[in-house]
Amino acid sequence: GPAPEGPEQAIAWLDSHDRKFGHFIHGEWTKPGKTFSSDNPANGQSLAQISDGTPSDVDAAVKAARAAFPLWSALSGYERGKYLYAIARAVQKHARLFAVLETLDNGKPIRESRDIDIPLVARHFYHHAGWAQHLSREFPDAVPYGVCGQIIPWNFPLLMLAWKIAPALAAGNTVVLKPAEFTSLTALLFAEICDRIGLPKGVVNIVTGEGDTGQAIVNHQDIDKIAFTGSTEVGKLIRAATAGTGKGLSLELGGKSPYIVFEDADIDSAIEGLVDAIWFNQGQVCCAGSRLLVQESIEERFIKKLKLRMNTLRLGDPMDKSIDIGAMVAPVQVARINDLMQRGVAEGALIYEPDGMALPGTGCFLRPALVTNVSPANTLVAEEIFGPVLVAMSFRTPEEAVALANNTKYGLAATIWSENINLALDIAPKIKAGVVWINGTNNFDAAVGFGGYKESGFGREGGREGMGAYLKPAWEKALKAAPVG
Ligand code: TXE
Repeated sequence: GPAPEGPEQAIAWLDSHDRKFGHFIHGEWTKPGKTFSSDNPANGQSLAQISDGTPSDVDAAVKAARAAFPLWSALSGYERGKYLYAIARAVQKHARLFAVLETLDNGKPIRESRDIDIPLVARHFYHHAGWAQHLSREFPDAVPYGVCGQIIPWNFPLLMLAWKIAPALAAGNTVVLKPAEFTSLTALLFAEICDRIGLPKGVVNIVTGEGDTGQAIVNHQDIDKIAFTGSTEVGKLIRAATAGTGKGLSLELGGKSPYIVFEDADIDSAIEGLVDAIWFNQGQVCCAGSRLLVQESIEERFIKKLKLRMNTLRLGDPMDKSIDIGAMVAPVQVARINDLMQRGVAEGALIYEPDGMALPGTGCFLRPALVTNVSPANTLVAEEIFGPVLVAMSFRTPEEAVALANNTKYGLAATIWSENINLALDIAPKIKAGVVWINGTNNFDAAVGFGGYKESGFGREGGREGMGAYLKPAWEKALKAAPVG
């Protein structure tokens, strides 16, 4: 029959595990150890108990990955590609279950998990299945790292898993991945699917847990490469911890991306783009267009229109298909954002929130907010908020727009709106950001490298650069086999 529209299937899956999960190591579930609760942020109810991985859990996972590496890396790219295609098809087959589970665990609108997150996950595995097949032609002198430790955040749980696991596996690596503590469930369902499609045991290992578990991965002696997406603060710790080791490293960290609107822009499109840029996923997006820079000549008109559009946004139960703004991931993030807002207001910021937008009685909800009357020094302009909060400033000349855009410690993304393509193309390369969108925003594709400059990290995910990040030159291996001197 047709797939149920409600959460029944996801609840049934959780119940089939007695709502308690161990780690997924060497193709088997471990017995749950000490656990913590993973809650639905829309209503505070516990969904499942998740095991808090210890250093010995991490060690068991690394051993499994190490044991699987020789066979996996020796498969032809064509054979590895077949597994990646099978994963992609399985994700599509269970798309509804994945989407509902993601929304229950994370709080994001079901419309987004159903139409964006999960389709992009499948796309990522299909794309990298292709890379596996063409690897020896495209990277003739390269070899995989070996065992990769991968640590991911909670804002796009399954998609970030796909960004990490798909290229790693295509290149012939094996992995130990830790999902974020707030959102482990889709990673655990993914593990089950790897087993179901017959992925060789130990190629993908999932260890759940909090920061300490992540640290145990970073510090493990037998991991060859660490890939991290998360806060700049933790990224710096990881960079320091790996500095004296031979480990490979890639970091995708925070952002404070400018959204530049010139006076000749198509205003209605620019406003719709802005809704996507800052209110998609409640603003919990590393490349969120969180700093509006609008040309002074149209500022008043633009802000007025923007406020009207904000008033039409619908906030509420993330499982409701008509909702634009769902729940924030966890109470700690709501508290963090409220604290930043208070600091910003104390420094002179003015906050606009849609008139009369009611918040549900329970759950982690925040109204969309527009912040004005700020200078670059204001906390709300300088710091990544990672919430539904847009700060607005104005500029007079294109030079001033570039200067303001680059006046940040971050450099992940930028958006430019103008009907003058010569102007847009002139400005784009002057902005120090890993990706610049013109007359569009938040466009992702598995074929295009994504990553940052400055405190937004280094390394690229997706496309050719992303594949390269999971390979090293063959001479390194030769050197290891026969050390010189
Ligand atoms: O991130 P953490 P948090 C930013 C965003 C957000 C803030 C705090 O501004 O408000 O960070 O979020 C694991 N060694 N971003 O505290 O802690 C952790 O378990 C190894 C932006 O949740 O960085 C999780 O799996 N790992 C970002 C992952 O790191 C450690 C997305 C990310 O969590 C660790 C997330 C340690 N010492 C937050 N401590 C983006 N750019 O997309 C924690 N972890």
